[in-house]
Amino acid sequence: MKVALITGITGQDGSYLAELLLGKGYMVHGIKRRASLFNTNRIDHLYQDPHDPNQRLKLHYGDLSDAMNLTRIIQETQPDEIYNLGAMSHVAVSFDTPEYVGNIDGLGTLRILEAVRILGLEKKTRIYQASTSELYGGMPENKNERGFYDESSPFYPRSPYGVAKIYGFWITKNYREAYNMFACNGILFNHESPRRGETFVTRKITRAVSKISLGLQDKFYLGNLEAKRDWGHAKDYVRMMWMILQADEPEDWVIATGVTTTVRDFVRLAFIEVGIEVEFRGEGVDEKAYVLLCNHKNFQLEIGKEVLSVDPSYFRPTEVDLLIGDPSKAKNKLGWVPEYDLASLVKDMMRGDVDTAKKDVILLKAGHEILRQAE
Ligand code: NDP
Ligand code: GDR
Repeated sequence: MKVALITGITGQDGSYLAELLLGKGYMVHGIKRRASLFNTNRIDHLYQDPHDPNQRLKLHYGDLSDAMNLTRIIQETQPDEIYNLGAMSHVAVSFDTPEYVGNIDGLGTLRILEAVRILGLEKKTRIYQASTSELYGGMPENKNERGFYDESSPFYPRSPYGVAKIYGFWITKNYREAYNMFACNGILFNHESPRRGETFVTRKITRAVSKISLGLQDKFYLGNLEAKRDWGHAKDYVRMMWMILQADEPEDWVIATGVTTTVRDFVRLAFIEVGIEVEFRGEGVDEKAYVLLCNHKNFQLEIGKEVLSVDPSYFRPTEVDLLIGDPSKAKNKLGWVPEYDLASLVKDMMRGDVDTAKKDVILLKAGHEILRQAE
């Protein structure tokens, strides 16, 4: 039985990857952080009783800041594959916690690589590093001649998160070259799902639109509506993580859809899913942009009501304006065929959040209070 160790197993990607690997018959070990509340919601459906002799999912307390802890877990589990997905992954928050992000997203990667080397597992253990399109920083002059970012495009990170991840990228490549380790970077563009963290822009939109459509919320606030992202589905992307470690040679790979869309259009698509056509007033990042409701099929909402405003506090000190990736190498060499496009991604996310909002409506009708969570 193959053994995998996933850091960040409680996150969006970790949860889908754990499902995928369990489905393939792996023994899956995951590192979770100690928290004052349960933080395993995304993987609770995979829970297996530790007393079950056939248990194939085992969680270990740990943290990417703790080299001894990581080394011990790797020694105990002797993994064939390590997926280093653990990170403080929010770009905007990285401006508030730059040192922490450097420690976890940058040095955390080194701790994994060095633990494998110290334990003499370089020949046994394959390592996947969760690199990111944030490395490119959206610099227009660095796109290839076809207008995409690919494996040869230069990097120019624009946030403490991007700068920390560039260390992770290069230290992974360096250990591959220096110690002949099977260590690979997946340079993944944005990928989303119903399990996406609630403060990333797509999920923030699908949650708010679902609630507005059911009369649970009046309006919501976003930052830069003009930013463009290459959005795929996390399920398709974790499949690639696995394929990258099954390749003949350790390499770095761009995973993207090749299509880019503005935040504004994502909002529009989300509203369409609940039968609402929206019209934007105002343009540019500094303008007060809002939407008007019209042709609303299902609900009695006021026509012309302002349901979205731009709040400049969500602007970032330095922004990545546009990302679009070229996944040709992964498609040609690894045979990657994504199942989702943007429309089916939005549909999947809206389905999940509308369901949750409907449950809230039932609770409200039964006299229960629905608390708003802090953003
Ligand atoms: P999430 O934010 O959903 O999950 C991050 C995971 O890392 C969580 O399990 C979190 O634990 C864990 N984590 C955070 N800090 C630490 C720490 N100090 N020690 C150990 N674990 C920690 O991210 P995603 O699943 O979306 O992304 C997975 C990886 O891929 C990340 O490295 C991210 O930077 C990268 N990436 C993501 C992309 C995307 O679009 N989703 C695109 C490109 C790269 P907890 O649950 O306790 O918070
Ligand atoms: P990103 O994702 O920074 O690309 O990083 P996020 O969804 O946070 O932002 C995407 C774009 O939307 C704009 N935006 C807002 N963003 C947030 N979070 N909240 C808002 O209210 C808002 N309004 C507009 C942002 O300015 C930005 O331009 C994600 C993370 O998963 C990283 O870990 C990963 O490496 C990259 O994707 C690829």
